[in-house]
Amino acid sequence: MGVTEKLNELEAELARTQKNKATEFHIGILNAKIAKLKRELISPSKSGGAKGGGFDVRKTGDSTVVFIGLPSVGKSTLLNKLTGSKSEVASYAFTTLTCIPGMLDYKGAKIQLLDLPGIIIGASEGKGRGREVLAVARSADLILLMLDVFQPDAYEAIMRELANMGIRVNQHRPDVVVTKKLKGGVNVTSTIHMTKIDKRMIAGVLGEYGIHNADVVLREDITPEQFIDIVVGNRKYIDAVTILNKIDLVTPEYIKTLKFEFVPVSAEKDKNIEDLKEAIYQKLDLIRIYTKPRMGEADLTEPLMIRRRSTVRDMCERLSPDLLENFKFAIVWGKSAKFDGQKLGLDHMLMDGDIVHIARKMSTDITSEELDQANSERIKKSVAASKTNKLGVKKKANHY
Ligand SMILES: Nc1nc2c(ncn2[C@@H]2O[C@H](COP(=O)(O)OP(=O)(O)OP(=O)(O)O)[C@@H](O)[C@H]2O)c(=O)[nH]1
Ligand SMILES: [Mg+2]
Repeated sequence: MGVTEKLNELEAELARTQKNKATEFHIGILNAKIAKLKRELISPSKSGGAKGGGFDVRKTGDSTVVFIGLPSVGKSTLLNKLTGSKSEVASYAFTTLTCIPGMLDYKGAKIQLLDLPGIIIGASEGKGRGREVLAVARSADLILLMLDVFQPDAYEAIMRELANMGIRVNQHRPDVVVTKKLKGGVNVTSTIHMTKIDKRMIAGVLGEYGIHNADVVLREDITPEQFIDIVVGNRKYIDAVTILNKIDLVTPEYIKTLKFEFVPVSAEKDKNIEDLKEAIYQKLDLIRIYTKPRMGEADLTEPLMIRRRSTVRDMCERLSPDLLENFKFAIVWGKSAKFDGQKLGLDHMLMDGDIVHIARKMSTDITSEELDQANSERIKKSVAASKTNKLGVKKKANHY
């Protein structure tokens, strides 16, 4: 039996099973089995499948945002409106056949927008170029889930396709850690009272993945589905903005009858486009980081804009892959540091307005001895300047 047949069988069994206290465990295990098979579909172990023939897109800018929607909802029209690109627009379905990039400059941020072919139901199973389209979505910072004003129900269908590809929309990664061991069975510790999952379910789900010895630490009251997501491990947690396009064709009364959250626009008639730009910018939640060379002043005019909760590692990845390879340590001045000029590692989380110097291995970069000197008046001056720089980045008092 192939993966798809097995999957269909399990899904049919799940649909047949009544949901109640007595069947909870059985349902949890069925979901774990289904998730395991779907993982094989997302990244098949054998050749073929999702790899090969993908779109050749190079990520540029401060963040990457993708358009996902059924054909003809107006994705290309909107890309052109937001970025001045020239992606082909036509009234027939599947006008766009590949990935077309554009750049939106907004409030100092360079936001890369990627127009993609429309997806149809069954996209995650490979219908149309669905798998390739959804693979681009998996690598995005934000998804623009675009709907036609006359097909608002497509929302659910698209969410299902995204979920099938391991994309969790507008959810955060649950605060759960599973550490495999060699013996000792499954040991569960939780810092809060668990109401939706118990030890038996946790051990059962782990067992489906061949894990019989592990320490599990839960810091959140999660559902069995969220636990499965952690064990499967290839989930992408991506935010989305839902856009309802072609509002020029309906009355405001009609729009009020729709009971979910969206940004109403008309790409063609230029309605509400500025509000949409702001919604995208807000959802991306960008912070400004200033880089500082070894001896010189921090560059306070051109900040690096990265997403909130980014680490020094994310920053290095953005600047150049070579930085990560040769990374020695970071020196951080600003809100995220315990004291100005703190020496920190790749996993340190940065905050808005931080000034960062990245020291590399085998280079003439800053040394620990030079750190004291670097912490002198010159740095203090640039920190002071950052409090009142043109971009209005406010800086709290130093934590000495
Ligand atoms: N009335 C109206 N028509 C629109 C609007 N936006 C797009 N259209 C029309 O909708 C049709 C499809 O637009 P496209 O931008 O090609 O749609 P798409 O989502 O890129 O389509 P595919 O590339 O095929 O997936 C075109 O005829 C557009 O002129 C709008 O805001 N109002
Ligand atoms: Mg198009």
